[in-house]
Amino acid sequence: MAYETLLTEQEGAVLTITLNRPDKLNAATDELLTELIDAFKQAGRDEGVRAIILTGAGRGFCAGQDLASVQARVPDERGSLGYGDHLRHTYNQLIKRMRTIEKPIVVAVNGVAAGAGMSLVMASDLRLAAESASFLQAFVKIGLVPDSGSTWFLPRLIGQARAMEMMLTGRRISAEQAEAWGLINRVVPDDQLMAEAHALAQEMAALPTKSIGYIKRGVNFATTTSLEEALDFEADMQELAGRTEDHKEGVAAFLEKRPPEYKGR
Ligand code: LHQ
Repeated sequence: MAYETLLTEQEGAVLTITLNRPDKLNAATDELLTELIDAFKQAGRDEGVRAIILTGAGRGFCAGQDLASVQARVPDERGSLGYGDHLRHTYNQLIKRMRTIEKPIVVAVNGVAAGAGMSLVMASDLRLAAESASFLQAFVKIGLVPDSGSTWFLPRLIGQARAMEMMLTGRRISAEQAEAWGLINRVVPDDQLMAEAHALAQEMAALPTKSIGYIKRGVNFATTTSLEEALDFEADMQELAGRTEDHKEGVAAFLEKRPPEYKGR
């Protein structure tokens, strides 16, 4: 599929996906969402991709739903703009795909992340942000509620008090604040963001990809379940990880006192 609203570039085993509507701070249209879902689907299938960087073109990361396309919607006879179905068919699919793709997603937040744009950040696995980046739960400012996983991710990441403050006020926080609150892993100088993201993604791409996939599965499961069930699930994942070539290579390399060479199998 040729993309109109995304740029993709592969360097070694690292795929970079860039949201590319810079004039609108990469606000998400239906086209962008469809393309992004497709890009993650292809990346999931491609054995040559072992880590993904998600970033935005220009001065914004993603300003959430494109509000111009929202305004063009015509209510039906019950006054519905079809938001429920829209979410179920687009954002919800995208967020689930990001959480279930068995490869690490490094997000490089290059500017403002608002509304569902902030959900994209939270659905990623490792989060770097430029000093000039910022974050806001913009929804309440336009009479909506946090969606695309924001109500699920945000209290888990920064705690309920801070999450409620962000959601109820819609106030913008800086990258520095986001780091202090544990929303992101690290703030880096603007001009070093992409180099740092590439270094981290390359490190990830050289690791046993299957392990990373099982770790994601385990964390997804553990966050929603009891310790007892999580212990059981960990044992299931370890059973699978123990069967991989990369695991055998890791043990052999350790015992032979040499660096391992992981193949993602
Ligand atoms: C935009 C947008 C935008 C279009 C900036 N759309 N053009 C799901 C399903 C169903 C329904 C609705 O929602 C959802 C999920 C959601 O994500 S709801 C939340 C939607 N997002 C927002 O409410 C954020 C709206 N944007 C803003 O508040 C500001 O633009 C932020 C704080 C992000 C950035 O402010 P500034 O740095 O001052 O930039 P700006 O406002 O000047 O924007 C630059 C341009 O981008 C401007 O266009 P223009 O042609 O005038 O230069 C904006 O109109 C455009 N833009 N966000 N979401």
